[in-house]
Amino acid sequence: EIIKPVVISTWNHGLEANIEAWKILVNGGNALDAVEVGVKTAEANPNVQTVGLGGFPDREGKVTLDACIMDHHSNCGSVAFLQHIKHPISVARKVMEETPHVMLVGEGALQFALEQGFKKENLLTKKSKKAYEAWLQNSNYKPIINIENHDTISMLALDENGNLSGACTTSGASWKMHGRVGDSPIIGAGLFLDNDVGAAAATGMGEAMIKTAGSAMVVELMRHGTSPEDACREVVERIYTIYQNTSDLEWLQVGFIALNKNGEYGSYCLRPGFNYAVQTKSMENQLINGKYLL
Ligand code: SD4
Repeated sequence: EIIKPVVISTWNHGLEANIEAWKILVNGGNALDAVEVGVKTAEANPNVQTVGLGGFPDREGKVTLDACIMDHHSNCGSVAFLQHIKHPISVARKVMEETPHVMLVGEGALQFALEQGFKKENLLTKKSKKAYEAWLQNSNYKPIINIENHDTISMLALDENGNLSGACTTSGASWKMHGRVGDSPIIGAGLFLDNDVGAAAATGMGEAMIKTAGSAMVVELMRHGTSPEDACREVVERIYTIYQNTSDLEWLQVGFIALNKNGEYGSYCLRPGFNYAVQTKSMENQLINGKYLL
């Protein structure tokens, strides 16, 4: 029996995001609209300091955003290194729907967003500016595992019609180098889906997901019959193998969520501390702790 609709999203802020997504899904709406509306809650929330408005800036004090979206026809849209736009996920959707391309970056992405009617805004809040100034004192680049337990938002949904969509949006690693782009806007790394199989998305240190084509691999494993959780675990193990003898391992965290065509979902991460929010027809919206390797 296929369980649907289902929505699953990363971290504590996934709870609020699921509520908005669910309003669409439960009324027979499509997964694409659900994931966009869902992740916009985190983008708009200044207290979520790893996504959209209020996101921590890079080491030059600039808030630069990455996001992507993908639908059941394998259409996708992405923006990277985008500044001044509060809802990069909606710009990514416009790239998907209004251009012949998949990805726009930097100035070009901003220009496109403005042409599409998005407003230029200051995304660096007082709170994030303060954190940046405190960081500047030592200027240490050390990503902290499970940054206060809220992070990139990745969301996957299966709608009443049995169609999948996914979205991923982030301000990236705090204090990153100016111009750095992570996994979140990279189709196949931060997000991937195949409507015949399932969907997967990631959070954590993006470089690790890019090196392993992480989300695409999770989907391929599910294609061959692996459960969502086991598929996530296998890719986390590959990442561990790559990093196990490196000094980066000490602060490495990665987590995947996955949802298959039957509405079965699962997650796996490298270390404890990762959680995700799930709502299904038979289960209230709730947080679940990710299983972990170390
Ligand atoms: C990135 N995966 O830019 C994103 C951000 C994140 O923990 O999830 N950081 O690498």
